[in-house]
Amino acid sequence: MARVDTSTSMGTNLSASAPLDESELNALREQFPTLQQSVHGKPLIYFDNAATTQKPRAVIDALQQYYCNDNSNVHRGAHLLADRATQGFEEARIALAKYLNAEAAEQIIWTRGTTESINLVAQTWGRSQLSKGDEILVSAMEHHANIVPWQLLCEATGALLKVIPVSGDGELDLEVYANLLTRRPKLVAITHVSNALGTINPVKQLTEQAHAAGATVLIDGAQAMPHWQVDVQDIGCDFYAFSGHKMFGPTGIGALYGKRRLLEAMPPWHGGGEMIARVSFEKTTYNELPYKFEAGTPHIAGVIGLGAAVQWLNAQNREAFCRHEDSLLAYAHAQADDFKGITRIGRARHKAGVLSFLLNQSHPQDVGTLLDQQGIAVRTGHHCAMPIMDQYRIPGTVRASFAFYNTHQEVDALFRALHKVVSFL
Ligand code: C6P
Repeated sequence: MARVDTSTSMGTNLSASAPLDESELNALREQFPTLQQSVHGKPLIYFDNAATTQKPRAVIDALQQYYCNDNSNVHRGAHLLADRATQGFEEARIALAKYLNAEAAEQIIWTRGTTESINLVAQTWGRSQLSKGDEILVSAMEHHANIVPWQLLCEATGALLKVIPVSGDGELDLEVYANLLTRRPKLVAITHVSNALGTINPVKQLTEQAHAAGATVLIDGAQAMPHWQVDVQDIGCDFYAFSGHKMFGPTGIGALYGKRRLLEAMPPWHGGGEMIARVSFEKTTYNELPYKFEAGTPHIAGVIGLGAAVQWLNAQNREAFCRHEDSLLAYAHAQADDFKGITRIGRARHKAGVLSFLLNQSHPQDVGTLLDQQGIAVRTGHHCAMPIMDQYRIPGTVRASFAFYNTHQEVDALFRALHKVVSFL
């Protein structure tokens, strides 16, 4: 894949011309029904992709196909519909495993998303492996989903949470990281891409260093998966957590990739149907991977929809998408830097898909509301990353986040709209 985790491709030195030509972009956009609408009487410009991405028709059709034709529970029915549902469900797991270059499909555990994947690791691996005084390293740019589960674990076990600092530009302080590793932490849990700043962290390098210090590594992949094809074996991480809805699939479904040896050693988390081999009042034994961690009826439609998203992504020219997104980001950065009154938050050398900024002294929410009235959807606020906002001493930012279906014209429209906002506020 074009983009590696050390982020060789970077926006700032690319030209503003789109690697996808206009007809390719139009054809691409036509596959996304949500993008074909007006809001407040203006054509929708959707720049809230880091919150959730839009879904291509192929995903919507797969959901409809499942509910109209195959709706059934999985792994337990003695009938054709159950067979079809089970087949679709397990094929999606295989497709996702291949997509991530996981060693085996059993290493993909279905969850509700990144948040649940991280909690699963904290509550199973964490509770069984950590004790008083053990250290967990996270970075200052983490989403709350990669902070709070570890805080809960620390409360339960007496383990200690340590923080890798982030520079004013939004980059990890690698010197302090190396120092923190000399204390031999048990876990390094770090985001691949920051949702608030757009920073791409060098996760392969971070993982190698952590492993050399004897730590287990979890990567929060929520914001990387929408942008390029992640290779978990290349990164070498022990766990990789992500959400379907941020990679053009349905909400309510995501996954945890884990190394087999760790998953096998971990105790189950939720108890119930499916996760057992045999139940008696004297002794219950647990199912094999991945079912040990999938208690109860799963989100079957979500899994099938995510499988369709993976298939759809496999059929696209992802390298062209990466170049297009880099070009969009560079174009947006250049316009932001020329715009009097904009302060960009997050100026890391390697970034993906996020323009986070403040406009003069305006409250981000006011800016967001005025952009919405002009048909432009952005997110405002702390982006569930309060610690990094505290570090910058700001309550939040305005965040425009890009996907491959966005256009340079839409970026132009954003800055035209911001000029109107300035005149209004
Ligand atoms: N960030 C955003 O607008 P869930 O909610 O489980 O699908 O994903 C949580 C999560 C974890 N890590 C990172 C880096 C994330 O960006 C997110 C979700 C959204 O930035 C919603 S808060």
